[in-house]
Amino acid sequence: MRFPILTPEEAAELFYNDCNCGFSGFTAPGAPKMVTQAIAAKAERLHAQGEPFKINIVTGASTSDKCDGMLARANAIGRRTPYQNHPDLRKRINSHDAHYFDLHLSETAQKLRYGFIGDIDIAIIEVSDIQDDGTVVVGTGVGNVPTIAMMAKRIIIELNEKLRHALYGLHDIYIPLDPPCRREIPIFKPSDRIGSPVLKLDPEKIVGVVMSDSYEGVRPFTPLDDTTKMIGANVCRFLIGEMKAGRIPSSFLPIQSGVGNVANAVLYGLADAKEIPPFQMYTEVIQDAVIELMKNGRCSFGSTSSLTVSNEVEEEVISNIDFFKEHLVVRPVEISNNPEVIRRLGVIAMNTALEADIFGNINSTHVTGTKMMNGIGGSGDFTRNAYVSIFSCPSITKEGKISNIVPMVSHVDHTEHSVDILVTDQGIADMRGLDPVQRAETIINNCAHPMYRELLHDYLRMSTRGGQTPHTLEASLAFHTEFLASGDMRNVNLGKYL
Ligand code: 0RQ
Repeated sequence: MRFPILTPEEAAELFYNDCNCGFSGFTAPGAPKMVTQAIAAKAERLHAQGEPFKINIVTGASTSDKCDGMLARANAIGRRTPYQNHPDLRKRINSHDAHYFDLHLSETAQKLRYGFIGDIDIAIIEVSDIQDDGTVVVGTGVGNVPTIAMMAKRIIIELNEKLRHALYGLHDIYIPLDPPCRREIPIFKPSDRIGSPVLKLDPEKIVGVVMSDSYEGVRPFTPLDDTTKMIGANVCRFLIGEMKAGRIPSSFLPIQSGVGNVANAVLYGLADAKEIPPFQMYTEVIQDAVIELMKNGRCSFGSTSSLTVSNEVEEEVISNIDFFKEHLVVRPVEISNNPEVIRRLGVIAMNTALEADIFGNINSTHVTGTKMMNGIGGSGDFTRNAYVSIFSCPSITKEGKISNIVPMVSHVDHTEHSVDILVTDQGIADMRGLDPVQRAETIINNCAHPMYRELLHDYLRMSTRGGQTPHTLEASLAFHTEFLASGDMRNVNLGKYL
């Protein structure tokens, strides 16, 4: 190989305080695995000597413990965007040790190219193969790697032996033109390929290659419970009803499914819904459930930015890679989540809410309005542009101390205008064509847990001072303030606001 082999420690020496870094990958797959561990160790060493050391990081989405986790524990992250989901980074973000700004995932690459997020001083890019002219086959998560590679002044390669010689032909690497010269993204079905199976890096920028040898270490999901199974069944009931009513074509439409336990349960629900024909996915993450659906013919094709699968499933995919190359394409996130393509294909968007309000606004990111959970991810890219947009969540959380249906969301990520359907374990609220009061009644009756229905009806009744969207502003966040005060929303006393 033309490029020098570096130890992770040698590569870490290239990182300096306040440098702007771009990392490959999307969720754990494709994210750096080796150099970031050495950067974390370097940060700890420098901090012990009283020296400042933090790096600024742009990724595709969340990463893994070897990346965000270790760097956060070492307090080595200065600025971070876009999505994250690591508990240790979450703590740093909520205490402002790390400055996090949340972005729609499809917009990160173009915002980098527009110069809105600064330069990329150095990139770490995981690859499965590399040639001396700088041509690489990237890993199982692409994210923003084409733009990061293009902008980076220097590049460190992590060559993953576990994936060596396996992935050529899986990817479709494409960078759109930017305004004022932007053209259409010519994807007309999820399986269309418009770019290249390889990424061409400038060999002059490649400082060296660090070897790695491990699968992605995606955290396994919580096993399905009665609540998540009910949510999955309700989403499928809705989709079957739409097909029978002729509002979804009988050949079906491509599906997007978000991250998390609820999204995973919905996908397992689709496996059993035999009324739904084999379907395609146009989505940003393919999880274990989809690989299962592909093997049994329920999912005929998947377009994604990442194979976010557990190690066992990843091993299976790599051993049967020829089958999966016919059924999968892994794209940059600005294409997998591209609003133009999502609207053209008529994608059915299914995402998860932390809480929804009775008027259909959605909070996906902030616990009790202030503490960042993960980020908006790609949920906004899909929700706003979908053929039909579905949000789901449990009706209650923490044994009923929290109602996930509240009078007013404590933070808003998706407004009522972008949300068609709300689903909980209790049922389905179809908000299409309803005014705010009609929506509120439907959501309370169909989606709220019985233990909260009366309280929510009381709130709606006491808010009859007129106006299109009736609220009692002083009481609109009373459920949340009650939870913060007593630890249980059920103790809320709406009477004091009358
Ligand atoms: O807390 O972990 O302490 O038990 O939140 O809740 O029910 O396990 O839900 O794993 O499906 O995640 C919205 C975070 C849901 C995720 C969110 C507590 C609850 C639990 C997790 P514990 P569940 P999930 C594109 C799609 C935004 C990005 C997105 C997400 C924990 O789906 O990040 O959609 N979405 N991307 O107890 C306080 C509430 C709560 C609450 C739940 N109302 N108040 N705590 N919890 N509701 C994909 C990509 O972009 C990669």
